[in-house]
Amino acid sequence: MNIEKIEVTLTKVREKNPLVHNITNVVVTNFTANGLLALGASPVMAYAKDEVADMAKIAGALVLNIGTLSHDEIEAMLIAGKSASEHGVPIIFDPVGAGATPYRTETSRRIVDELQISILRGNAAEIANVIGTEWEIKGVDAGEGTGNVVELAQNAAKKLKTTVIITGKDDVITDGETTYLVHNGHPILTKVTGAGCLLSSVVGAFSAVEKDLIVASVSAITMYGVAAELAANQALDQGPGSFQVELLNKLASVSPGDIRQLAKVEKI
Ligand code: ATP
Ligand code: TZP
Ligand code: MG
Ligand code: MG
Repeated sequence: MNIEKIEVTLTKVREKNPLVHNITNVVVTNFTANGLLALGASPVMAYAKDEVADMAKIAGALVLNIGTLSHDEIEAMLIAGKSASEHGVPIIFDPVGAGATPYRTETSRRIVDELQISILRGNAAEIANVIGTEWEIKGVDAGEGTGNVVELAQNAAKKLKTTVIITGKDDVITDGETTYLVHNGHPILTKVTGAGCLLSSVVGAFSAVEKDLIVASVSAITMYGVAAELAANQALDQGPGSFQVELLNKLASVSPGDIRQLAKVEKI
């Protein structure tokens, strides 16, 4: 996959303005909607069991995020997910906190068992817990050890028959056969809550316009990392609050030229 593909996919998102149906957590709802709008997508948050099937079927992508899960919300996710699959709408799943409590772990496994997830996106510990692999969590080191993270992502992709994205300092994207590493991003992203959740929804926007889920995923991850680097250049000195706002600005303004200049994508 060449860098031009990423530029083309970003342009398609902005031209097509895809509707992204999010069932996400209460922490990141506003940031996610603003991030998708900045990018050029069209966000909607819809949670009621009475309407999620109808919303999912008209969306370009469905994003499920269990950050602040509850019984009713999970039921709604399952209804929305089944409708999405029936209508060929890709489903992105962010298993926030899988492994932190048995409820989160069991729910994540239920979602991947009962739905046809197109793209699973999380940190290394979350992905390990979804597939029931031992993963030592050492605080901030959870995502380190690139060799192992690659293996973990590939194993998860094969086991779940889905595209898997593991993010951290370096990001791994794989369908179990083809694997890419993306080295963009900035550590200050870890100081903004929802930076990962918004990224999952951005992946949703890209998957709405590009059927090849590896191309969609690599494009979304690279574009987001480049936008974060540009935002950090401008706002790092002022701190995470200014960076968060600047990230929205850069999601709107990041250009194909910026991507050509800054993308650090490696096929392994
Ligand atoms: P976590 O709860 O582990 O922080 P998350 O869901 O917030 O997970 P991240 O792994 O933080 O997701 O990924 C969000 C974005 O931040 C991605 O674009 C990723 O590349 C970037 N990122 C995370 N950590 C770093 C880092 N140390 N250096 C550069 N970029 C990073
Ligand atoms: N608590 C429950 S969900 C959430 C918090 C703080 C947001 C997590 O966002 P991210 O993108 O995984 O950092
Ligand atoms: Mg993070
Ligand atoms: Mg997260």
